[in-house]
Amino acid sequence: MMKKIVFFNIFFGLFVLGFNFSLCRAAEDVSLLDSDGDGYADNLELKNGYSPFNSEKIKIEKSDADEDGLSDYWEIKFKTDPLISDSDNDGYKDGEEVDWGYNPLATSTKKLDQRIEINLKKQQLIYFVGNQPWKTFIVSTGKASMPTPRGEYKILNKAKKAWSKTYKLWMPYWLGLGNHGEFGIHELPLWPSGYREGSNHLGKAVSHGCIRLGIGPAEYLFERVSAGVKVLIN
Ligand SMILES: [Ca+2]
Ligand SMILES: [Ca+2]
Ligand SMILES: [Ca+2]
Repeated sequence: MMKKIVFFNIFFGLFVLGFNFSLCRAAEDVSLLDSDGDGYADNLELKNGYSPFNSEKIKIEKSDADEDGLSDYWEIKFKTDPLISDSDNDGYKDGEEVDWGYNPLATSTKKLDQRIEINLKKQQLIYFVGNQPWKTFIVSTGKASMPTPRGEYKILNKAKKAWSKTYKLWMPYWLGLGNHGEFGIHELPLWPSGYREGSNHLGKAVSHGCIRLGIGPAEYLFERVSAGVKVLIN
């Protein structure tokens, strides 16, 4: 019995000591930790917008210390390891996983929450991954006489090249919205003659109600979202 008490006391003592030691370390970490050894503490670097993981004087959004396609800024937002390129060790780099909507912290193939928000006033489309505004694109929405309807929608259907019977033109990378796909998100329209709607219309509300994206962003979004993804228009 005595032996047991002594053992418990020693164990408990070590536990308390260890706990205090951790507390000291924690206190020390917050104020003094200099991850990149450049002489500036992490918290000071963060406060001034610099990367604490890169000894060069570089803004946090521009630094990608582990070269995985996810900047140090996004590594903090997605809680991934800024110094390990494949945080969950599943063979896919953190940046690649986030960009395709997968969780960089889990080997599961279940996608993170994806959402699209369209700001009519700013003529902007924001693609959210895991609640983070991952990409922002300039759009052209409906003109005053044919406004894009505000509200909460879901992507109903997709078509790589949808034909508009009303306007007799192609709407590439179509993501259908509304109750029956009455309007949608698509690339700058293409006439059968080959004429392409000008990209100088982006940023201006000149469409017939659809949300037009530029060449590049339309395909990018089309490839990454499925039917059912939420679209908020405000
Ligand atoms: Ca530093
Ligand atoms: Ca990175
Ligand atoms: Ca990974």
